[in-house]
Amino acid sequence: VSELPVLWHIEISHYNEKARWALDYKGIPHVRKAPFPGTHGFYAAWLTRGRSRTFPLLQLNGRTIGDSTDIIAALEELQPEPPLYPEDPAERARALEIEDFFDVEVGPNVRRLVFANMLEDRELTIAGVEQSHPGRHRVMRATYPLARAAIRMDYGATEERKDEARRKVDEGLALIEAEAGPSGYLVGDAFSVADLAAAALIGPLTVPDSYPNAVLSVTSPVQELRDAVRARPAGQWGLEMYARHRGASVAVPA
Ligand SMILES: N[C@@H](CCC(=O)N[C@@H](CS)C(=O)NCC(=O)O)C(=O)O
Repeated sequence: VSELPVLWHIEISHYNEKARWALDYKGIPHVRKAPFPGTHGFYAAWLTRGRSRTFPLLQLNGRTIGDSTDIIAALEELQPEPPLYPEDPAERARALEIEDFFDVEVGPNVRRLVFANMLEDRELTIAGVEQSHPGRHRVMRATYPLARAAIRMDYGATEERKDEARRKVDEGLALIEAEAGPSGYLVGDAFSVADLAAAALIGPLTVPDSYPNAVLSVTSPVQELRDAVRARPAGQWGLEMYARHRGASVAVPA
């Protein structure tokens, strides 16, 4: 049991959800660790000797892998079944390209939009950002103004950037609507890393039941965002991918 992979994660984060989904999809038992919110950058720098400043991070067989895309690549190698990479080389290249597009163009803008709509509400933000350890909420309340400023700055989650973020998110939703085939999948006719990445990274906007941020759908600005995305075929597609392929977690209690 001591050799289980360890996923250092942020519960609410959609990039972290990408890594959790891949581990669960492949049925790889692992332990999850979620340090105090806001300290992730330091933990990441420490665990990777300065190579990475973000979560998720996966400790696997003596390696520490940063970046959700690299984590999925390592899991695919460790345990090819069930596959997340299409076998056909052209399809595989396209799936990785779509994963990259959602990582780079869509993910940061989803985060920007959600935080820009949520940060004014201290209690909601705290409840959303820290769900597993409510004992941390007291300190988070006391330091909230600082945390809010840091999130606004780090993620560009400001009123002024909302419109631009919305346009980038719409590009992602349009890609899904253009590329989903009759089977529902973005590449070929099977579930792949393209579907997983796209559905996970728009997860904070579609809010599937199993996404660990149901709290996001309770406040009105965030709820409006969710309803607008759910009203689109791409929103329904995201929920459908969760219903079909987001099985139960195989994480082992720490
Ligand atoms: N490209 C990275 C992005 C991950 C990322 O942006 N993680 C954010 C949370 S969503 C993070 O760890 N931020 C540091 C912090 O919050 O302290 C990946 O795919 O893993």
